[in-house]
Amino acid sequence: MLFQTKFAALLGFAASAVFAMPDFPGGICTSPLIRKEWRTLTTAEKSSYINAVKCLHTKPGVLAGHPSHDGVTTRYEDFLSEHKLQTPLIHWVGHFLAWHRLMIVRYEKALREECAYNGAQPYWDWSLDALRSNFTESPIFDPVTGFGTNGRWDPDEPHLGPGLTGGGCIYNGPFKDWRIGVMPGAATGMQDPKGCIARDISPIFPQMHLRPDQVAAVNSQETFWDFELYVNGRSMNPEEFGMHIGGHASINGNMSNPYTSPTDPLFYMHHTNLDRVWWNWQKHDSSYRLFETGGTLGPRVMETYNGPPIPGNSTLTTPISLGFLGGDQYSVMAGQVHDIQGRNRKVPGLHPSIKGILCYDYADPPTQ
Ligand SMILES: [Cu+2]
Repeated sequence: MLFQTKFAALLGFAASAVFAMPDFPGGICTSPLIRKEWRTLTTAEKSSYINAVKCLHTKPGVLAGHPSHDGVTTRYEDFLSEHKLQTPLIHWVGHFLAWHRLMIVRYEKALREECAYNGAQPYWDWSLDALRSNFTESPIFDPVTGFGTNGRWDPDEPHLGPGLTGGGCIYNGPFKDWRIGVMPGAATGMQDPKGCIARDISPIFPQMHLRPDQVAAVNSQETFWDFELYVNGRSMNPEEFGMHIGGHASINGNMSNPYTSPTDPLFYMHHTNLDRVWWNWQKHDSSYRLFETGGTLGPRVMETYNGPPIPGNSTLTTPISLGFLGGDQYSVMAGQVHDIQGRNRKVPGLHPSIKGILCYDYADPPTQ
């Protein structure tokens, strides 16, 4: 019951806030932030992004001391904890991509406004690395200009799949000394992680789920439902992970925990790429795909959650929110984040005064 009560509370919060939301300034996005692939950033741009992420982990968290946000000390952990809190409501649902789009936009804003970052949130196009003979040679794992590599070998970890050599705390890169206080906790039924960023990089899952031919195939999915199944996977069977879980399982460690995966800053690089994959699909034929949605209101795969089923479908008017992390401005309807350039389009089912709230675009990845 707690599960449903929590859901109703979130719905109530979002529904009351959405009509009070001020219009998107000007209603038109005139100069979108351009999100770029990690390896196309200059060394200076990479370091300014990493420094901003590190900065977030030095600022005090606004959710610190809040009864629903155990373990939060820093601003970085605010985002992690909100994701943990909402996990049973925002995964394996039709608004999964919409909710994560909203989260990334808020994170990008925090980097820029609170940590003096003047770029856009970058993305990691893992399809450029999926077929490498050694996946860990991707520039994303560079210990100096990237996010660091694997965790130390930990024989006590349940290594997911063959060929895994880590499982412990990362030992190089800019985040190797990070301590994280937000744990999954007993209510999630999942093991508490180590309080650091742990990884157990997989050589198999990138080849299984993140290949360029799979990215190409995504755009040929005609309906949102087929697209969603392709990206988000059909089940927790490793053969059926899809790109979303496949990306998480390629890194493992914290990234394999559905509640606390934003412990690892790579979470944002992976999810921004998923957001780009969605945008590419949406704009392929924007006349009908832009406001296509579907899927369930509650998780369609329940292996990782213990709540009762939530009936109904996800729609453009499904409320999504970042709770206390986002406030009124980020308590919106899913349809409001379908257009990443926040254009004042008529969103089916939404009141005409309700507009989009986003203003960014994607630069293409480099060609191989
Ligand atoms: Cu998530």
